[in-house]
Amino acid sequence: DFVINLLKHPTFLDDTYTTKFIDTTDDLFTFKKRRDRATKILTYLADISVNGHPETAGRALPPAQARPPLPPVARAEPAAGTRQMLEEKGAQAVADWMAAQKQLLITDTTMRDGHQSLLATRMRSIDMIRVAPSYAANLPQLFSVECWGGATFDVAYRFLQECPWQRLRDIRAKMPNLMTQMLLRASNGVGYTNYPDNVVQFFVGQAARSGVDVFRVFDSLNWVENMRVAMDAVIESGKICEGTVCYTGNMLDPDRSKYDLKYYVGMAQDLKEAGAHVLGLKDMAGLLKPAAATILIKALKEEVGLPVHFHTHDTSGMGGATILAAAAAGVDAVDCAMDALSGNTSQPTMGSVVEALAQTDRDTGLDIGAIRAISNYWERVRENYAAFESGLQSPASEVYLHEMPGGQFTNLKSQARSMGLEDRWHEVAQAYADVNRMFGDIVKVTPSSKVVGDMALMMVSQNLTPEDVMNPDKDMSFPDSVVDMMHGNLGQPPGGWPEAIQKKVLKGEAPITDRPGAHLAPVDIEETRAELRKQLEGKAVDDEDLNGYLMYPKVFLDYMGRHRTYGPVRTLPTRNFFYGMEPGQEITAEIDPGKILEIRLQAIGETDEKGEVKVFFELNGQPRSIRVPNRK
Ligand code: BTN
Ligand code: 3PY
Ligand code: ZN
Repeated sequence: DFVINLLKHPTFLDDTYTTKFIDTTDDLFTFKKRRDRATKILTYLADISVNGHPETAGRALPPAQARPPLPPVARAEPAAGTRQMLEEKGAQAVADWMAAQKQLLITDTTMRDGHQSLLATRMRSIDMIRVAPSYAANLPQLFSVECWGGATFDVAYRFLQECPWQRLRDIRAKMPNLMTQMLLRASNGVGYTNYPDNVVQFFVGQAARSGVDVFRVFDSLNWVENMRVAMDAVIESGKICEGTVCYTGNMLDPDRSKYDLKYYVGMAQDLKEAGAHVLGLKDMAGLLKPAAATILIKALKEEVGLPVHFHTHDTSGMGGATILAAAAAGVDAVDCAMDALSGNTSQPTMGSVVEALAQTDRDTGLDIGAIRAISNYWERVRENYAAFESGLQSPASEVYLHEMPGGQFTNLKSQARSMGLEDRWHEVAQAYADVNRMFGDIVKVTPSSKVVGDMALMMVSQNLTPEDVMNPDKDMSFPDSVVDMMHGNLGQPPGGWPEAIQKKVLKGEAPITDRPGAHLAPVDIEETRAELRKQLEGKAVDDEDLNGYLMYPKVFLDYMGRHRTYGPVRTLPTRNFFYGMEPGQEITAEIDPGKILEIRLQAIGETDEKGEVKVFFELNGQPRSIRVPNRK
């Protein structure tokens, strides 16, 4: 053990040890029994089978008749797709091709926004990777598959105990002909706050190397100044930069003139000048109505001259109508989710859009049979995530009042529930609208939407009216996120922050008005790598792990700690990951390509005097028992 510790010690490996090394390095004498990965996975299964998973406790169960999802057969070798065009001809060529196409191009969002908006972002990689070959073979005409970024990055580490980078590499490998797409919050990376410029650059470079082809870059206040670092990094990587305008308000309402046609066209022109290959139009709350879409898309196409990629949510039930209006007005690409994960706060329904445009001049060319088969797979997958369903029963026009993004809506609702405000939900919706008005009518999308949500919850829970909040003589403490935003740390909204509320929130502190990144010192990447290595007991740190740590230091370290105990649990079927196993049940887990564990749970023993339970397994035919604490 000593020799192993010595040979693996970073100082020894680095060749930086001195003659005093052995005498002064205590950890050489710490002999921890390293358990193999199969034992770790059995420990996880034993623990979940005995104690349940903390995330699904008290939540709805999958239906009794749920059967394992089977991906549709990949019908042929994947035909060449957009990915080949990008590899062979480059980003500008793909953009030119987009603009020249007659058919409406479609992005599938199921693996990112679809489950982010319907299932609290909890979909596991295994469910995506298993169907990726069917996408590649049966839907080679897709423009792209959005499968990364947004909230999926931290949720993977935090709640799913899996590495988001590995998800990306695996999907990329199984879908060699389709472009992958990610959502990037510009200087906020995939987090909730501005990061130093070199952290953003390092992250984008890594995402490109690990497999992202299309970067949808947006800023949560629509501040183009704050998008340049991220956009430049994407352009530099050779991948597609989709510079994005977030749509808010109501373009046709003369009383909401802050965000009018001129505003959107102007921002789009700025994004073109900043180097965007494609113009994203991101309607994160689903507020763009069909008549406004007709005017907006026409103007963007005529006056900006970039291909336009439209994203919406179906929260109002009107999303499909807006997509058809956009298609008629000449939009180049739109986002849809596969039927079984579409509708409500998610994207409009892909199969229905494809059917609506069939035999028209915008016919998508997608195979409706292939869509149905893949959707049937997702329908089965969704059953295993019953614990994360929001219970939302129908679309609602209330979205035009509160303007909450689809990805936030159910999240805020469950936050309200946990604060005991469930039956005051419509007050929260009204407060959200009030806060937006008090903050000067801003774009609400991660992270600015979270700030508005924090403030709205505070108002409802403390019974504060907008008059109370605006009253300069009524002292109150604001949520940290509100102070931070009013300080300028997320950047500047069009026209700046309203002075009165800003003054009250900041209590005399001076705000910044330039780019937050200009105030953040660059991180010493190599020094951080060395520090992290120490924290990980000398384990070498690659660029993916380092990027995970730079975005989310604590979340990443917690993930690594659990990984040491439980091993590659991402390989478990979803049902067993969340609910463990029943005595007599047999499952498989492929922990390396071709290395398959056959696991049978034989029996769960009695709890002993130490409060521990012995769980009896058969692992590849050999009996194994694991002791876990009974925490119930
Ligand atoms: C989390 O929710 O913190 C991430 C999921 C992993 C937690 C593991 S599951 C087995 C064990 N039991 C717990 O209550 N926590 C750990
Ligand atoms: C995100 O940033 O995660 C979003 O989905 C914004 O719409
Ligand atoms: Zn969205």
